[in-house]
Amino acid sequence: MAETDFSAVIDFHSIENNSAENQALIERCTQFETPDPKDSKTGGGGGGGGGGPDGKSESTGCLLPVGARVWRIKGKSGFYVITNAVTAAEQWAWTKTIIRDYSKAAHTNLTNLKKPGADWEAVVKSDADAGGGGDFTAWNELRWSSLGYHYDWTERCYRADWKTPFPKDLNDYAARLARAVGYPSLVCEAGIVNYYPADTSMGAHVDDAELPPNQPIVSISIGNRAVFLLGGPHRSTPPVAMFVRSGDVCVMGGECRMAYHAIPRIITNTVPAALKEAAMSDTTLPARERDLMWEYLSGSRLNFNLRQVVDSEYTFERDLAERAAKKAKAQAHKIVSNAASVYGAKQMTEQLKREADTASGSGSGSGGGGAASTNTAAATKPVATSTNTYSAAAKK
Ligand SMILES: O=C(O)CCC(=O)C(=O)O
Repeated sequence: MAETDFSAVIDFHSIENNSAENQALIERCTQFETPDPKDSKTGGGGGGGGGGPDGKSESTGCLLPVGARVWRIKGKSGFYVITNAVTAAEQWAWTKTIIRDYSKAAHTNLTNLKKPGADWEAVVKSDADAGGGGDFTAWNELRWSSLGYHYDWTERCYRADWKTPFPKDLNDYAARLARAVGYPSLVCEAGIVNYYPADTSMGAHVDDAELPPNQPIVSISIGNRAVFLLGGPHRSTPPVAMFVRSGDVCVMGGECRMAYHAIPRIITNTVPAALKEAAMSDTTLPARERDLMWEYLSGSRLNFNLRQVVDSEYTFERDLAERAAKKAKAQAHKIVSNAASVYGAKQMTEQLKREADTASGSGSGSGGGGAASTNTAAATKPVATSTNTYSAAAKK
C-alpha cells in the first residue's frame, strides 16, 4: 500500500516542517499561554498573536501548564488548538477513568457493548483465566459512551429528563481549558467519550443539538495521533486538515462552533513516550491490568467531546416551543401548497403561506435564534468513513 502523504496536514508541534502555505495560516496566541519562569524571553508574559473570541487580546492568566501552546488558524474564528495542554500524568489518569468508569452503565447509556460480558472487567478476567493474552474482541466494539445529558440518536436531541450526573472533576478540567482561551462561562453538561481503535474514523458532522449558541465544545485527545478536519458552516466548505496528538485540546467556539468537522484517520504507533512512561510507572493498579490498559491505548485513540446543553436563556422549554412553532408552520405550508395545486392557484401560494404563518403564530419574527435540532453526528455514529471531501483529504 502506498505511503500516505500528510504534507498538507498542519502540524502544530513542528511549525517549521509545515508547508509554506500552512505556515501562513497558523498564528500563535501567546497571550493565552503561561509564561515559563525559567525563560527570560517568556517570563514576562505573552503578547501578540491575535485575540480571544470577542476579538479582544486579553491575557487569561496562568490557566495552562507551562509549555502548552495556543494556536489558531486564519479564517477559522473562535477555533483554538492547545498543544501540550494535558500533561502525560493527566492523560494516563483520564485513560484509566475512561476505560474503567466512563464505559459503565452508571455513567452512560452504552450503545454497542450489549453483548454479555463485553466490558473492561471481562477483558481482565479473560486474561487471568488464560494466564495472559486478554481477549479484547468484544471490548473493541466500544465506540462511544455518554456522560451527563444523553443524546437521543433517534430524535436527534437531548432530553431534560434523560441524564446522569456530569462528573465534576471533568467539568472543572474542561471549563478551565475553555477559560484559558477566552470562553469564561462554559458548564459542561454532556460529554461524548469516543473510543477509536485503529482503522476507525468519524464522518463529517456538526454538533448542533446543544441549545446555547455561544458556548464552545472542548475536545481532548489521548493516545494515538489523528487527522482532524475542520470545515465551515456548509458541508461543501473545503476543510483544513491538522494533526491532533495525545494531550492536545481543540476548543470549537465562535464562528467555528457550528463548523463541519471529522476524524478520517487514526495514525497508529504514535502514542508519546511520556505517556507510556506515566502508564508503566503506575503502581495504583494491578500490574497486569495496567499492562492490558496500555495494550489497548497503544493501539487506539480516546477523545472527550464536551458541551453545554442549556443555559438560563436557551432552555428545553424554549426549544420545545420553537420546535412546535416550526412544525405548525410546516404543516400550514403543506396545507396551503396542497390547496394551491388543487385549485391551480400557485401564484397565490406565497401570500397564503404568509397568512398561514400569521395564523399559526410562527412568523419570522417569533422565537428566533434557537439552535437547530438536527445533529448529523447521529447519522455518522458508529464511526464511518464519509465519501465526501472530508475523507478524500487524508486517504490511506
Ligand atoms: O474525536 C474527535 O476529535 C472529534 C469527536 C467529535 O467530533 C464528536 O464527538 O462529535
